[in-house]
Amino acid sequence: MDRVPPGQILTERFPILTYGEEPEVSPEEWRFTLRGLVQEPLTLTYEALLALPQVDLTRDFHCVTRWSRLDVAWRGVRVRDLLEQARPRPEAVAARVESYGGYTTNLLLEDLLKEDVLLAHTLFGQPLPRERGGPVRLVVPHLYAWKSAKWVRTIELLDHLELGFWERMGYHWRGDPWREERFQEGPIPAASLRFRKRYIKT
Ligand SMILES: Nc1nc2c(c(=O)[nH]1)N[C@H]1C(S)=C(S)[C@@H](COP(=O)(O)O)O[C@H]1N2
Ligand SMILES: [Mo]
Repeated sequence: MDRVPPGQILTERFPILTYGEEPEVSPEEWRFTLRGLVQEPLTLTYEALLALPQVDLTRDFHCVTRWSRLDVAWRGVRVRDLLEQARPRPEAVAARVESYGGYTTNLLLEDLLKEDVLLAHTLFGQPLPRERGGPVRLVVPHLYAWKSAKWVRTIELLDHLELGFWERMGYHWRGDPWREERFQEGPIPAASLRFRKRYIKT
């Protein structure tokens, strides 16, 4: 099967893409919070993250600016495991992800529940470098890389879609590289529960 989504070009390099300042967050001060429409909000330290079941995952990485890098090796914790612990409320359909430094992006809860969505702390066997989002970043390999928030700090579950930084600038509300969901064309799905019935297979 072709591994390169339409309109993408392979690169052996692995460019670093950061909008604005690179936050400096030490593992000691890093905290991650899962909150919003969950029954048990949770906050993790770096140490607590490392004590959870770990997953090694090698996945391709597709940036909407048209480069794709194959076989990126991550290690981290499944976001799905954290969601199971936090127990999303039935109204939860989407998430607002926020990073140290203020970067935001939006995801569907269904997308966060995919098995290969990680809070990653290790890249190619080394602690995730600061410029890559260290100490911890989100990795969402099945969507364009702007969803893979570096220096991740918060995931907040919502009953509606709240657009993130690039999505408000015109990037697609979902961002599936195989469907070339680069930019938003036409209206964004209604920010309501009807949205779920129309856009999410159940
Ligand atoms: N906090 C934060 N996360 C971010 C970004 C950013 O600017 N800030 N850029 C996104 C974009 S557009 C891409 S392509 C990937 C790049 O990840 P990399 O720098 O490790 O290649 O990070 C994503 N996550
Ligand atoms: Mo990107």
